[in-house]
Amino acid sequence: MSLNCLTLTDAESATIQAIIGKKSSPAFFGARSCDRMPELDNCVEALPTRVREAIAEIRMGESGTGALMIAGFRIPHGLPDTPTGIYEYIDGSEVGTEGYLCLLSRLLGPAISFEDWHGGAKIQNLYPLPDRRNVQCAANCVYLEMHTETAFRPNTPYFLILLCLREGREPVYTILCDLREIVNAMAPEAKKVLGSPSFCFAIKDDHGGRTEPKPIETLHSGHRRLNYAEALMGIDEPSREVLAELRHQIQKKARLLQLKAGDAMIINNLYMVHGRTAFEPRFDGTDRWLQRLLVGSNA
Ligand SMILES: O=C(O)CCC(=O)C(=O)O
Ligand SMILES: [Fe+2]
Repeated sequence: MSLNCLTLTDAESATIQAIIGKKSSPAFFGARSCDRMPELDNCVEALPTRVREAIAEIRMGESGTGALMIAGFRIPHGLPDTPTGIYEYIDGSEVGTEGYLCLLSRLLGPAISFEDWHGGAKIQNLYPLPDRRNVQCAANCVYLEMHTETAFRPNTPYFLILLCLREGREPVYTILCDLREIVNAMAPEAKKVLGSPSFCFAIKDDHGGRTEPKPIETLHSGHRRLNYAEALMGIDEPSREVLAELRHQIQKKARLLQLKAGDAMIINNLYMVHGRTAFEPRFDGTDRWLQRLLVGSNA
């Protein structure tokens, strides 16, 4: 899998912190939007050259890096306890790291959001929630199934950035897998099936309903895109066989990576799928806490 890792020096982290620290006063920055930080456009030079080069490599399309880990950003002292209820996206509820995510996204494309997710916030706070424990969403604490972020939507993100604010008390692993390697190695007939509208989700009703079947491999604005979710089903025998093979290969090739406080992970959502291992939350303010930013297309 093509994964690139680099670690910021203390000096580099401090430089970035100084820039975003100045820019993240609630007066012009709310967690709902990072468009309200146009000043950051002129600050991307604050990012070390090697970070900018590594980000350029993840933007190279088919031949680009699958995921980029940038470790070593210093999370501000006095980070509040991890919330245990719904996050309040209001001016003043920022923790001071939002500007870093905005800064990184400036080199990738526009931040996007979904009205039905986190009230449309472009920086989303993710931590375990008691009533989401067993739901397949980022706030659960059971195994989070492998997925393309918001797969099969017209505006499925091109990239996502995860920033770990707090890693929690027990090791939790983000799981990554590059679908390019797997799909490229498949037989031509299997590839054809992947490009056909044969994959759907079961709808939880009493009538055995399902969503409209769609292809796993598509061409979207000139970009090859692979959509996947572990809950997908095939509509016929060939698609079920190909899906079983894909699932098997994902299990075989996936890699575990523990995000520590200050680690930012940029994932190419055109080709990579991700998930997370299960963990036992405490709901006492010490649980794992991530911030996420979704990046859309410039095209
Ligand atoms: O918790 C993680 O490491 C990944 C969560 C996730 O899938 C996401 O934030 O999109
Ligand atoms: Fe996700």
